[in-house]
Amino acid sequence: MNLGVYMNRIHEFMKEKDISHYGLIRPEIIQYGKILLENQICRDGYSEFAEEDLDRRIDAGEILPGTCSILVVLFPYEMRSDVKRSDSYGVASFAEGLDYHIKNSKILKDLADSLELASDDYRIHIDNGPMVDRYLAYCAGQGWYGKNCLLINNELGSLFTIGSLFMKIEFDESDYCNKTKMDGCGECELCLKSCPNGAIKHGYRIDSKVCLSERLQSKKKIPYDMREKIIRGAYGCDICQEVCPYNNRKANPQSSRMNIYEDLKLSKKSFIEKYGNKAFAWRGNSVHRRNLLILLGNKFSGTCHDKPYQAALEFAYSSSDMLAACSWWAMLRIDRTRASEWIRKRLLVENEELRVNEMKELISHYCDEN
Ligand code: B12
Ligand code: SF4
Ligand code: SF4
Repeated sequence: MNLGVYMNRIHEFMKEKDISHYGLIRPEIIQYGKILLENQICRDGYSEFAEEDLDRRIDAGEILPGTCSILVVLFPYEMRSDVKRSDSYGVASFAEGLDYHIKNSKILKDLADSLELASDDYRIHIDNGPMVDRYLAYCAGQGWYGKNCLLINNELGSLFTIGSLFMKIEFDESDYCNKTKMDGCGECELCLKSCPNGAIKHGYRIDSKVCLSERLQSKKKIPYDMREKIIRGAYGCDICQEVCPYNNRKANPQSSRMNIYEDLKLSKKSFIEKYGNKAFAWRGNSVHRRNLLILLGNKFSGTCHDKPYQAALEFAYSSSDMLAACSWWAMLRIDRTRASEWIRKRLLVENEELRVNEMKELISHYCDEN
């Protein structure tokens, strides 16, 4: 195929799929991102979900040896979630609908087929490897870094995920992006001020240890004061995007309504059957249940209602330390008197050190001052 034809095919394909934002880069350009990464990794708060080997992060050969071109595509979220819920719950907008890894990989695979690329001549990267997706999109002229750390596009805001097609083919020189976009935050600091945990320290940098999105995915223990701030959803956090003036897309009233009580009862197998094709399923049923117990404790905090209390109590003897500890916490949040009696009785017979310590810590944090 002649070089110019490839780009025309890409334009036609994107038009058909109604995709308006994409750009082409050469792999060498991403090397310049190393200095930005070094600047971030040497500070406290680098994410446990981000690749630590920085050389792997800027080497396109890690994805596809012999890469000549990378097409970077912005995929708008399927919907923007509405967050007002009672005993139902939701997840952050990017995790609504069909898993964006599955959905957008299929689109990029179809594109590769329409370019007649052999299977060894391309690779797809969507949030599933060492590359720095935002930096790829930045180099491809698709947006600028907001103070909330997200890549922002003047038309789409930040409500999109990023996917890239690594290819061994060369394009016409004029097809490659040679211009990046300028910062559009100006004096605005809305995201800094609205983050519930102050995770966006001075802008352009997140302290992942205190970012709710990170904590809801991590298996590490969530400190009690941070747990109390988890009131909106069981996965991800949209706050620093919702307040951003560039995100003026309306919330979708059709966004998922999942039932806490039903979902707490799901076995590992039924969780996968029900949610296996959703982005939030990747951390598994235990982490999801842990997050639901936290939501339950917060939604019914101080109500002394029996239904949520019993739902939390179901996990009080769980073989998982994480779930058992979280159920005691939720019970305490819902009905402090009843739960502290339960915990104090349990302390008389419990002999696992880890559990004893957790119960004592809960009692001292939530009950001793009274
Ligand atoms: C680890 C990770 C997380 C972690 C850490 C987030 C973070 N800020 O690093 C956690 C779990 C917290 C997270 C949360 C979210 N994530 Co995330 N995450 C990733 C992942 C896997 C790696 C990100 C990374 O490399 N972080 C490391 C540090 C070094 O990045 P950084 O702090 O942003 O550093 C950059 C800035 O410092 C910038 N910079 C600083 N100064 C300057 C100056 C100049 C001049 C320039 C050019 C740049 C610059 O350059 C650095 C390099 O990019 C990427 C996928 C991927 N493989 O890239 C998705 C990704 C970043 N996440 C994404 C999404 C959607 C989210 C959430 C919105 C999900 C949600 N609703 O909860 C939140 C948003 C949180 C936030 N405000 O950042 C999208 C972002 C899309 C977009 N529009 O930007 C990505 C790209 C996934 C994808 N392929 O679509 N995420
Ligand atoms: S995702 Fe939530 S917790 Fe994380 S930085 Fe944004 S507002 Fe703060
Ligand atoms: S809320 Fe304001 S400061 Fe934060 S990313 Fe958006 S424009 Fe920038």
